[in-house]
Amino acid sequence: MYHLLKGFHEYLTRKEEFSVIIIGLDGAGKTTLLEKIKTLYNDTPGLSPDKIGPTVGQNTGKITLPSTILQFWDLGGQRGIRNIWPKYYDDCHAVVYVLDAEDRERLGEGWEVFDSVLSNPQILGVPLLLLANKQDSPMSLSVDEIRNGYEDWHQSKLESSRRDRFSESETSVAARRQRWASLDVMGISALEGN
Ligand SMILES: Nc1nc2c(ncn2[C@@H]2O[C@H](COP(=O)(O)OP(=O)(O)OP(=O)(O)O)[C@@H](O)[C@H]2O)c(=O)[nH]1
Ligand SMILES: [Mg+2]
Repeated sequence: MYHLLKGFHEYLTRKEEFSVIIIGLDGAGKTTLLEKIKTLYNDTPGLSPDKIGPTVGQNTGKITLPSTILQFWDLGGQRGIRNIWPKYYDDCHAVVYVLDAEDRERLGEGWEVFDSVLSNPQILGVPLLLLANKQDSPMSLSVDEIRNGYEDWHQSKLESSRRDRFSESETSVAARRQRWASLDVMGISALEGN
């Protein structure tokens, strides 16, 4: 009887665990974000920003919320190691794409990579969140500017591929449009924890 009740109690109080991957270009602030999340939600603080170097491979972190456990996978964003991201796609429950909203020079590269994530069939049904990081900097683009920036970038990409007679199928353009329209974009400062 005890074991039955114990099992029942464990079943009722069980927390669901979700895997969240954090991706984006190198230097976007993914590890700073993960370490800040650890500091805000765990008893043991995460690394301070001055102790964080470029990620080669992955960093992990787990937090326990009232009804959920979130397991984060922060993946290195350097060009040569981005090809490890898809290995995590099949098992993730959510994707967070971090964009450096301050780095205007690399926005085009950021959009190119984001666009391939947005349209990747492996994660088409997985919730995706776009974070415009470094909002503490006065140089940062706002959420609205980021939204418009991607739309302009995408429009000009479509036009140039039409010019090169290399057009994407209508279905895939429509799928991407739909995903983008329902996408959450949030302005954050990983450094300050806002
Ligand atoms: N101003 C400002 N700087 C930030 C913020 N978040 C991160 N940084 C800085 O951006 C730089 C890169 O941060 P990382 O967290 O190492 O970036 P990453 O995305 O993990 O980079 P990779 O591991 O190479 O993929 C560091 O100098 C951080 O201090 C932020 O919110 N505001
Ligand atoms: Mg990192």
